[in-house]
Amino acid sequence: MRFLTSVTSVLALASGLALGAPSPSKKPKPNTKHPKTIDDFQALAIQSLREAEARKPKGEPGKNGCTLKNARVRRDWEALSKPERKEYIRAVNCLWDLPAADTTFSAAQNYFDEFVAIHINLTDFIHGTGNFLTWHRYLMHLWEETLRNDCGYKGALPYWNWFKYQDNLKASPLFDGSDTSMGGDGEYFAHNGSIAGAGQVWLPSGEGGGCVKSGPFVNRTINMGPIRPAMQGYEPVMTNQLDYNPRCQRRDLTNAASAYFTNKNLWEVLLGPHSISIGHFQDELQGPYGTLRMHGAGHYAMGGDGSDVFSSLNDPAFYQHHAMVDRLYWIWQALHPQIADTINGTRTFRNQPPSPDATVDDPLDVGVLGEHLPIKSMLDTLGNDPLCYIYA
Ligand SMILES: *[C@@H]1O[C@H](CO)[C@@H](O)[C@H](O)[C@H]1NC(C)=O
Ligand SMILES: *[C@@H]1O[C@H](CO)[C@@H](O)[C@H](O)[C@H]1NC(C)=O
Ligand SMILES: *[C@@H]1O[C@H](CO)[C@@H](O)[C@H](O)[C@H]1NC(C)=O
Ligand SMILES: *[C@@H]1O[C@H](CO)[C@@H](O)[C@H](O)[C@H]1NC(C)=O
Ligand SMILES: [Cu+2]
Repeated sequence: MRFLTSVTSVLALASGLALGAPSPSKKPKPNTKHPKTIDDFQALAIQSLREAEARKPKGEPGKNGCTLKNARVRRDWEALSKPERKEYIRAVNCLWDLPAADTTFSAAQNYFDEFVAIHINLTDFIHGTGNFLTWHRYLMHLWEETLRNDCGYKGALPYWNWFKYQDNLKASPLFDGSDTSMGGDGEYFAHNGSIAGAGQVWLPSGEGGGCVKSGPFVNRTINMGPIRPAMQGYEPVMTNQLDYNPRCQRRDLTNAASAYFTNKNLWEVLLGPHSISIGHFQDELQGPYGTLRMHGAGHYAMGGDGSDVFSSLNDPAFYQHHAMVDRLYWIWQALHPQIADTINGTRTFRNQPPSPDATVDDPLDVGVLGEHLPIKSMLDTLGNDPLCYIYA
């Protein structure tokens, strides 16, 4: 009897592993002594932030009133209930139906497009720069605030947990094509993969590449780009970056790209050799010239429009992807408190053309989306100036 019981539980465990989807209750206890997985690092980050809060004089409120207790909590898309996911989707659709915030970019047909346009216009000054992490952190904040203030969304920005479903993106709740996903794969489009890492890394095609064929946004039109899509056979057609080019949104879910989401790569940037300075961290996250690393991997994993450094915001999953980029930045900051508020890099893409070093007083240009706050206001997610959030 005893024997049978143990065999049964071993089988149950084995089948759980085979399905690759253990229920949350079966999650192993996080190992904060020797962190390996994203869950370990998450627990370590919270532990570190708790310790920092406890070091403050007794009774002193959090900075500007923001504490770990009252901070907004950004969660894994999969951890949201289906009604919560639908609420987020409803708000994104609402943004898509609102008029553009102004008329500077004539191709922008709606508020969703306004975000795309601002990012296209500034691409050379917000990637491979000293403001890459803080600029995108601010964009995520503005997106979250706009969904809440203009579309009645009550939740926080959800993130794409890179470290699950890497070998089968189509099965992930984010990309399974259901009405609680960000849409599924694109229609089949014959092509020879995509080129990442400044032309140095070739990724084989997935099974899509054409218009996204399922999910809540199938009938949406995107209006700008592509400018530098990575997918073979998908070419830019306009003469100016901000020209009007209405079309469907394309995707090619590429497991060969999500395969870069490994515990080894995670450890490298959070505690390993690439964690020792903000320069090392951000350069490794974005990838040294001619290589592919985790930030790029998410873009190439979406493929199609999501793989265009200029206009990847056309894929609505862009925001869950960059929330995860920001989550890694947040964990890195929590684990390296002495250097958490440092920045590194110049004001131009890989310093081309050469430009001065960025400083924490540099304003973050977000066009009409918000006030042009300085970089330093984005360094502390618990600073309440204006950020007050954590990840869970
Ligand atoms: C696909 O592209 C790669 C990289 O450019 C190239 O090496 C390969 O020969 C191409 N394959 C075909 C069938 O064209
Ligand atoms: C997309 O349009 C088709 C045809 O009008 C319609 O049947 C379908 O319900 C629409 N889907 C969504 C998600 O709006
Ligand atoms: C940025 O980091 C690199 C190496 O990590 C270093 O050589 C450079 O001096 C740093 N620049 C600034 C402005 O801190
Ligand atoms: C567009 O980008 C330029 C920098 O190239 C910037 O000066 C300008 O303010 C941006 N326009 C808008 C409306 O964001
Ligand atoms: Cu970007």
